[in-house]
Amino acid sequence: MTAPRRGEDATVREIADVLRPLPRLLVTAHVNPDGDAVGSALAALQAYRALGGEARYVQVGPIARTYRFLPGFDAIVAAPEGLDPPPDVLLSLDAASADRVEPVLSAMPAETEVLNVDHHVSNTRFGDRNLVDPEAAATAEVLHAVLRELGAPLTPEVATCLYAGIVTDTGRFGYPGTGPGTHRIAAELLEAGIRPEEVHGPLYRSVPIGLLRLTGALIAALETRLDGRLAWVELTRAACEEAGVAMKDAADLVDIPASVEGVEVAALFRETDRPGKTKVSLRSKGTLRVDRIAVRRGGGGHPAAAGFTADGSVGEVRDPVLREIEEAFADGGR
Ligand SMILES: [Mn+2]
Repeated sequence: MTAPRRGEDATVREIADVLRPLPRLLVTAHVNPDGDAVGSALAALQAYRALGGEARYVQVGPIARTYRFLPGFDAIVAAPEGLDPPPDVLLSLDAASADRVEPVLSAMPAETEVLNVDHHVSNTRFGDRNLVDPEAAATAEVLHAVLRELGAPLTPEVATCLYAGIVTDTGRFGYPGTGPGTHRIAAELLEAGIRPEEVHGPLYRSVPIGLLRLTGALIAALETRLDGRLAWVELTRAACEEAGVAMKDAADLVDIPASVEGVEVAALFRETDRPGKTKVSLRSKGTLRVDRIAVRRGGGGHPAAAGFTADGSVGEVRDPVLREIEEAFADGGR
């Protein structure tokens, strides 16, 4: 274990300059990766190899099956495999804090330079060089700038992975962070030869029947408070097993309470594979910043989408968290 790092902010050019001589690269993304994390990491891996560089992608934690269609997916190595020999440079993508990329980060010797490329406003600058753009709708946008500066070829494979990162983190170009720049990059990716249906289809139009039935059960059991401004659902391991759904494939079910008319804050409480731990996912459609609630409880995220893991069963965790959200409403969205 090496001492914690805390470096300076870097520009796109400075990050590209580190990568330009093609040092041996290890790419990683945050634990339990979403589409932006896996998409960005696979884009970085394949772009770097296309430049002639030697790169690996080591991922912490299980990856939702929905991302298996991404080009290059089979090249992903599951941590803690793939950490030896240590790389010259570690590129961390879409991770807001050091604990999100453990044990990969701690396995790096002091000589390995750590690049932290991300878009979370709560990013702790744990890299030796940090490129954090909270204005970007996805880490894939930030990475796109780095790849362009490097002159990396925008192959259809790289473009597809970047596009998947953008589509998922913007809620299909619908969340508030989606800007003109997001669409300009998307246009460039289309020009590079991607086929949108090959991304949207696997992501949104091939839901396993078990997951769809589980969704139905959650809709039936959805609860609300505050005259319907706060809604939540709960997910147990038993329900997942009965439906034949892996817990890692159920994270997006927070979209169910979030999709309800009049709801401003939505929560998903779900059991994890570790007994006595509950994962809480939060979404905000209004002005209440759910990242503040998540950060106070050791998690992180964005103003409109955040999460954390809490000690206790779903039943033990739920009421204190709902109360905290109600108090935040009472305080005008603190
Ligand atoms: Mn992201």
